[in-house]
Amino acid sequence: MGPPHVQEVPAVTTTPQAVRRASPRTRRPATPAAPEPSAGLLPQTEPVRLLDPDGTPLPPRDDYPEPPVEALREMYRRMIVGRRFDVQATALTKQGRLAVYPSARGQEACQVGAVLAVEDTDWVFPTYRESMALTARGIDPVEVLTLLRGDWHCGYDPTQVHTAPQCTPLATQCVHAAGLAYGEAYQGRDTVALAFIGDGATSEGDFHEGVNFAAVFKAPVVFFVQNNKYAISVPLSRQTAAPSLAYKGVGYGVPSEQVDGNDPVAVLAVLTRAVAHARAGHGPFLVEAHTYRMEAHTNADDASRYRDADEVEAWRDRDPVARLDTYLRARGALDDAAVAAIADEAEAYAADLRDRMNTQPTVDPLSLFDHVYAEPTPQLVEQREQVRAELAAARDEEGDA
Ligand SMILES: Cc1ncc(C[n+]2csc(CCOP(=O)(O)OP(=O)(O)O)c2C)c(N)n1
Ligand SMILES: [Mg+2]
Repeated sequence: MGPPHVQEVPAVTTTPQAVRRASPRTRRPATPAAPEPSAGLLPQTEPVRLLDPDGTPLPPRDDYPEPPVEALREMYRRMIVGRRFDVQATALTKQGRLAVYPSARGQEACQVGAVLAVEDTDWVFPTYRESMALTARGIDPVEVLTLLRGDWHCGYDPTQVHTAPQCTPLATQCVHAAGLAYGEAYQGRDTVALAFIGDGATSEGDFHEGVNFAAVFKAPVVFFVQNNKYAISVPLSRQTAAPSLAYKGVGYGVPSEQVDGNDPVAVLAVLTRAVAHARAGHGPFLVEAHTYRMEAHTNADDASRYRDADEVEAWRDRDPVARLDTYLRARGALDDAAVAAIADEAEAYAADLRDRMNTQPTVDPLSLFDHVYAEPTPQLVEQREQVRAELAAARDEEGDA
């Protein structure tokens, strides 16, 4: 009894990691056919929700079966560690160890659910907001924070971890994701690309180009819009007149869905199905998650200047971590001892991060010039020489002193 626009998508009942690669190796981007008139693309008018805000389960749905409890228990663990990481990263900005940190507090269900829905061999295209998602994907937190520390590179090797550098130019990752997904399918692989994007960035041209390209060429991309209600100080109402951001997929022929982004069970269910849709060769899928940025845009922003404390408090009642905690306890999958063990794990994770971030990194300023072009331009050669001479002179001065 699924909604009309997703009837062709098979329901997925296995764990996210066990989602089978359904398509044959020979799959190629198909010539786009006109959408079935019956397929329908409109998102459901209400966001998909499987838990009440207090964690009570809602009646089961045929279109979005509940993920297995073990997957949700693992999601909870990663959300707790992720939240502790987020607090630690914010503290590191105050200690001068990080230049800036965009917090994802309040968005834990989205950050963790998204990376649990994909395989290690899939590709993730994150924005600056996704440090928590990347640590939940298993990337070393020190590497994740390298860019925010002020280094010129992203810390991890994107090709090793199938994760692009965190993107600061808004929406450009959508085009990268569409291109990579097309290329992978063209070579007969069934890789899915997961592109994170914020609500504000869906007003950027690159978002529209990426979604359109993916739709026309049936590139297996899941566009995951975290609608956290603000683009720095600009509220959603000043950003779009669309009934919901999920409607932006419809104009390009992309099936789209809204989900309660603070309902961890629904987020995992909807994204798991979106990934299965893309992997099975049906083309892209767009998910809009309704969530809320609990902290300021970054540590350099004062959110009290543009939003009321009451609004923030109202969202505190929909906390995704508390919601999953209540649900898992009711299912008998979590107790005080397990919660304490996970809290200890999170503390140890934060302590290790703190220790390693407090050691002074060794950087070579000349390496700045190494990877700009395969063959450096004459200007770069000149500038490199200038920096080298300045550094040598500074060393000599220190030696004399
Ligand atoms: C092309 C471009 N224009 C402007 C900016 C400046 N900028 C950085 S973050 C941001 C707000 C983005 O909001 P949203 O897409 O909702 O993501 P969020 O920060 O809420 O996760 C803006 C305008 C930028 N980084 N890139
Ligand atoms: Mg936003």
